[in-house]
Amino acid sequence: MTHYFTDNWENVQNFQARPDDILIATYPKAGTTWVSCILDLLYFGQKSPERQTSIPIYDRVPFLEIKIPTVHSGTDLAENLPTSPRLIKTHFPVQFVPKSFWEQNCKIVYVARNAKDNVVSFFHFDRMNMVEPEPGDWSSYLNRFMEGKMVFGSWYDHVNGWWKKKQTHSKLHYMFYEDLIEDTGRELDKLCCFLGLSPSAEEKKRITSGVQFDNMKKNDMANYSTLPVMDFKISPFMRKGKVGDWKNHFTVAQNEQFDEDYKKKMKDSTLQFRTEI
Ligand code: PPS
Repeated sequence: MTHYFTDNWENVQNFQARPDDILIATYPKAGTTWVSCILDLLYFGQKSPERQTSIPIYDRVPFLEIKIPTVHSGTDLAENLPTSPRLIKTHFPVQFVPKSFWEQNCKIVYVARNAKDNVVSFFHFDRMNMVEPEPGDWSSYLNRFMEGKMVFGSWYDHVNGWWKKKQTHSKLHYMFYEDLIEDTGRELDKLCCFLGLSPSAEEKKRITSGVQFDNMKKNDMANYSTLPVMDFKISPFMRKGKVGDWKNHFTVAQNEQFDEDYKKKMKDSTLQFRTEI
């Protein structure tokens, strides 16, 4: 962890969730913003459409554990959300989630992305985001990822910890970035089923179109261009939005080493990821 995510620890851990809060949990760069926009449109797209054009996604869906000087903390933003439900984002591994979310039996949507594309996306994010540690060169970054020495810890522990939680917590919907890429409409249907929502076919079409990569990339309220800590000249937040970009980064040797290490780390897991579709 870095101090931006621990400075507000007590307030975060004592955060009072409400029964209808919805927590969006992910390892960084797994599709948080995409699913946040989908949920925001599902709940508020018709009721208050002006939200989509006037409030950046990071204010509509506060990042619970963040505390950056001169900006409202995630807990302040979440506590002051006027909406019902409140949509709240976290990158915490499952064991750090404030206990009130479990006590209130809140719905949780977890999104996971295959490790190879996830690490590539994280690398470019660390290059352009001033509150992230300097990533260094790609090769050493990849080694650090394998060792789990990342902000928010090990990807392997994160996806497996949440997967294990899903076996006992029925209000946890576990999604995959690759499935969303393959068929956004199908995943939207599954999400609606989990949330108990039944939007019209027309509304669903509006949502899937609104959250297409190209539309989100040009939408200033979704693409993070309004947040000064990011330097889009280095790399945009909405970078590629693809499955398989890892092939443009991994050398053959890095890929072999990664696969071997992956097999060991994931040998007890039933989780299956797709690195291409
Ligand atoms: S963060 O900072 O952790 O909240 O980032 P997160 O939103 O989880 O992940 C950012 C990556 O998701 C891609 N993205 C999308 N892909 C496809 N379609 C849509 N609509 C979409 N929205 C965001 C974004 O481009 C980042 O992935 P990369 O591979 O870097 O492009």
